[in-house]
Amino acid sequence: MFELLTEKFSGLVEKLKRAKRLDERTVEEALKDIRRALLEADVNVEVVQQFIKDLKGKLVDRELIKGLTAGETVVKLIYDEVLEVLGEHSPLQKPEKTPGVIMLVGLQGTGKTTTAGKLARLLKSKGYTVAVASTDVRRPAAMKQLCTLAQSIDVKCYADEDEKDAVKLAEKFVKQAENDGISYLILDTAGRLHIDEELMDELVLIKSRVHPVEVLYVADAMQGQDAINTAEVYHQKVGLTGVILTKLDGDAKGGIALSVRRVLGVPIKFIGTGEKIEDFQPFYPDRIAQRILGLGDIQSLIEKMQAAIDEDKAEEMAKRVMNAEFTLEDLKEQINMIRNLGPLENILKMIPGVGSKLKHLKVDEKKFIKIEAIINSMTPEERRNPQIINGSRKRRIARGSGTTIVDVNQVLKQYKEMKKLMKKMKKSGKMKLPFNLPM
Ligand SMILES: Nc1nc2c(ncn2[C@@H]2O[C@H](COP(=O)(O)OP(=O)(O)OP(=O)(O)O)[C@@H](O)[C@H]2O)c(=O)[nH]1
Ligand SMILES: [Mg+2]
Repeated sequence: MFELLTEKFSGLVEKLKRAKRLDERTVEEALKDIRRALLEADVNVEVVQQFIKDLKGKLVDRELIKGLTAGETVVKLIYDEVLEVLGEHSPLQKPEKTPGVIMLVGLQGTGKTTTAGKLARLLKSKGYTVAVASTDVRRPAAMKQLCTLAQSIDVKCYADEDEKDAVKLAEKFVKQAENDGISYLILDTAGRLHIDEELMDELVLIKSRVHPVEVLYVADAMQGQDAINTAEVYHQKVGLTGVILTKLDGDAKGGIALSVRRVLGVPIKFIGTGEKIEDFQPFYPDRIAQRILGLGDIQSLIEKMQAAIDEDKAEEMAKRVMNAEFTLEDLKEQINMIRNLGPLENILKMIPGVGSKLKHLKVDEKKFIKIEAIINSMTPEERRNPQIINGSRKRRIARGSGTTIVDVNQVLKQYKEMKKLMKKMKKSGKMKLPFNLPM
């Protein structure tokens, strides 16, 4: 996501770092580069103009920021300006009374239904009781698509295939949610290829009946400026409280992210970065700005890691390792923890300096799956006491895990090496765990 912008800005940042003085030429050249980068990334033209004008005002005749070089000062000011354009982080509104209804609106195929599932999963993980429901009465499969998705994440889904009045449906769902003690009800609505009056009227009516805490426009980032134009119409007719940008993982140039706030006057609340249900996150302007400027997305990396790792488990593991009790069972758990963080390449890409170099990196997750399968095929006794694994046991394990004896030997060897290493660390007192997998 934001590869194009990141690439352009990283180049610019590198160039600026070499600048000794903040003279007119440096400033003019930087502004020219920035303007070009923003336009190429499909940022709204007026937003670009304003951006350049504001930045210029801050740069001309300015003293260096204390402790920073000329180039660093410019970079810092660009960063501030990007932040300004993105606006402040804007979390989901807390409902005054439950259920808090979140309406998702937008054109056909922008990702409303997928996003309903993603948002439900996220809210559920934060401890809210969540339900989803679709008011799309025209497409027969619409409700089913949503409910299947909801089922996969164990979230309630309301449906009524017989009711053909979307407004009545919405009211009915809200009552159901009220009875069920739901804190957030996510309403997926029908999409259309083009804006049409009938649909708009329907949305306006639904809104007036269910009093949503949020009306979020789901925008396909791949559609660039078109998406913003459509969002403007929705905003005028229905009234939006925010935007969710989807498909930022694709070839989207990303400029839309920098345009929404200034053009529409409402914040981006979430972003979708893939087809999978976990490819979704709140929109944090500072992280995005850092990412665009190529400064690495450390904060989200840490958060992702924290969410996945059960701290107690990690501590317990560290203790076991300290006492050199580390078993194959523990190894398996360690692998699980790391895999819970999401696809490894996503994580590696967030490390500063690694992202741009690993554009086409693919981590071999199959290897992890193999190790796990092998350990799974062992008996508990074997996991605790690997030295009892003789030839015939190895054969059985290989067969059970669909691997070969060579694979089994490799896992055992890696395990032994890890354990040796841990003993050594224990002696020297140096400890950096639980993140040293045999890779
Ligand atoms: N790559 C990528 N694909 C996405 C993302 N979000 C949704 N999609 C895909 O976009 C397609 C359409 O998604 P839906 O959720 O069905 O879209 P919708 O807005 O509900 O469509 P209608 O109900 O027909 O209006 C699906 O193939 C999704 O997998 C995303 O963030 N990244
Ligand atoms: Mg849909």
